[in-house]
Amino acid sequence: MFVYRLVQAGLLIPMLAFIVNCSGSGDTTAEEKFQSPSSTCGSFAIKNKFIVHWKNGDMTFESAVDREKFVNEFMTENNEEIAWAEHDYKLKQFNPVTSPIASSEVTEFDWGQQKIQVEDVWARGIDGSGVLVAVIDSGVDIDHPQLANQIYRNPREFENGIDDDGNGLIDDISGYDFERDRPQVTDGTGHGTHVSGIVGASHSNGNIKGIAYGAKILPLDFMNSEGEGSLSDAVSALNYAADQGARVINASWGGAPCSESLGAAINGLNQKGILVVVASGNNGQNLDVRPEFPAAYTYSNQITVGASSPNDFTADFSNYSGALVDIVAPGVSIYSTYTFPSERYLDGTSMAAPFVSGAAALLFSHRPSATVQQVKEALLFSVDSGPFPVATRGRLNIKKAIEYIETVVQ
Ligand SMILES: [Ca+2]
Ligand SMILES: [Ca+2]
Repeated sequence: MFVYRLVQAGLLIPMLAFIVNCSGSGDTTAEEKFQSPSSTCGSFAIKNKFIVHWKNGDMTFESAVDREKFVNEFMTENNEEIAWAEHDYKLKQFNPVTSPIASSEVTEFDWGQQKIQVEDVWARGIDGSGVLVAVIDSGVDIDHPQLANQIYRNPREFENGIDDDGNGLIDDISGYDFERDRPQVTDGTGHGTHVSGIVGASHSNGNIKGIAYGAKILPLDFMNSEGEGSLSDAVSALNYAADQGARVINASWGGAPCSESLGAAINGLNQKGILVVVASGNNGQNLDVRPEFPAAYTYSNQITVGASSPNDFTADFSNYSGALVDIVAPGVSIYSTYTFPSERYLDGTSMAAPFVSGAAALLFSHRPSATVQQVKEALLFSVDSGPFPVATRGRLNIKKAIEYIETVVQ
């Protein structure tokens, strides 16, 4: 099924362009243009869904009964225009984990907010106003008392059964559910609601203190009630976020050991000035040894985030890497909004990433003309150093990041 719409031209990473050039002679067969999954990727492939990269730079999503039919019929018919194709792949939310030792360090429910010194930023009136943060996840409980007023509203779309803004989606007023292909966003697992509260819960109507409580949240659902989704729906959500004007995208998911299509989509967002914040994953592994994506990508508009504890140790479940993980942020016993009950503690790198997404929103809000590179630098160059096995060796400090960006952007 055609899901959202084409990825715009120019998104392909150089490696893909190389493949395009190589296939330009016209003598490459459809079979040769199909990139079969490696042995580690095979179990993640969705057997009847495919991602097509066209020579003009577009990316589309197609269905067929199986690989053989797809190659012999669709790809052969369109062979002249196709650069290459691959299976669609499964992605998953990073399921919450528990870390009893790290949790025992917790004394206050908002320890994370205190640790990154965000109260000092709020006291200066910096709250994320004017910034749109897309939460691409399991959905969001958009009626939650602390989130209802934080949700983005598409000004070009109305509840009337018509695609008013002509983007291919009917009544996409407050986000979209790409998994079920409908405008009503719900949250089947609670994961996206927890992430959203960390990014930007209102400071009224409850206990949660969202980092960027003046920002708007764009809820984009691409997961089923098991917390699983497809790469094609994730890419559709990424591109939708860009079209709506998001400056920050939170991606607390991954787990795929493969696929270049997701990388092409994230890299393409760099040209649109969008920062993508990615959780490092909860396997307690070195990503250098066992790379997973998107965490292990190194695009200049991406920040990969591990989880830290109240006493500034790396959480035992957090994936790490001195090259591929950039920073750590609070990710142990994080209290946030939830579906049922309406508030709860969760542990995971999924909780650490939205601290950074919220912090990025504060920076963009304070300096709207800042580039993605300047915001990324501000976040990474102002960390509090600690025993963290990540590239900066540091934990997020938004107070210092705000001071940093003031020296770089007037
Ligand atoms: Ca629409
Ligand atoms: Ca409409």
